[in-house]
Amino acid sequence: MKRLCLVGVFAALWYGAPVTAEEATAEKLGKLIFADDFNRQEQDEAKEEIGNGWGTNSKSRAGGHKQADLREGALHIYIHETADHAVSVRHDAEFRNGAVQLRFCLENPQDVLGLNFADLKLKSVHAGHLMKVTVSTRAVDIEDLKTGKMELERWKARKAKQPVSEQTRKLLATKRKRFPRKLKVGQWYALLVEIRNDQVRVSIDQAKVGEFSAPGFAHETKRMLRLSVPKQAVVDDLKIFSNDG
Ligand SMILES: [Ca+2]
Ligand SMILES: [Ca+2]
Repeated sequence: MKRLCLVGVFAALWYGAPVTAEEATAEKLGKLIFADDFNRQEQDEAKEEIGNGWGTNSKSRAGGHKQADLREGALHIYIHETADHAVSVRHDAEFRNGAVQLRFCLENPQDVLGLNFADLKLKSVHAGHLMKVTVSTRAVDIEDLKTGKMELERWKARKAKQPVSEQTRKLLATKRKRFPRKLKVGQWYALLVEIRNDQVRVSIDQAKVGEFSAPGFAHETKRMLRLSVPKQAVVDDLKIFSNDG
């Protein structure tokens, strides 16, 4: 089943409301360090031209095929059939404590949107992976990657397909938590991810879905946000806040 994520009336309400709950919340989130409403178009529709400082892994992992499209004022991310890795749409964002707020829509029951926080200068993990919040139509997952499965030696062992010890299995189970939350396909939701010291809290439509603590969340420099999309997802009105003042 596929349901298109329509804008229309909802967008008018979103922009027309005087003081929305989102705006009231935003004041508490800290200093706005990045915002994108994706209300623009590519100069060349055949090319991937998100602009505003965004980059993707389409060249390195999908033979340069387009995997991100500006359409009807939103960012549509979709994996190309030749890709050998989930689509990664990245933007610099430096903070220790902070928040990411966005609207998203999943068009298929299997679709997933991941918010990956990275520090490429951190060499004790694979590819800078610090932590990840994953939203599917069934649940939200919060995971510490820095002291979990992306820790370099652990990642190398997994890559080499070495057997995982019971001790490691138990340790990894303490690094992630799943919170059931059913979502409808074709419907827009407001997502808020707040990071405060070793705690990550996720809310959908202003209601808390889950909260989880792990040492990796307290990493002093999140330097980059990567939207990780294994299939498809639509994103709009993305804001990043730093709360380090
Ligand atoms: Ca377009
Ligand atoms: Ca928009």
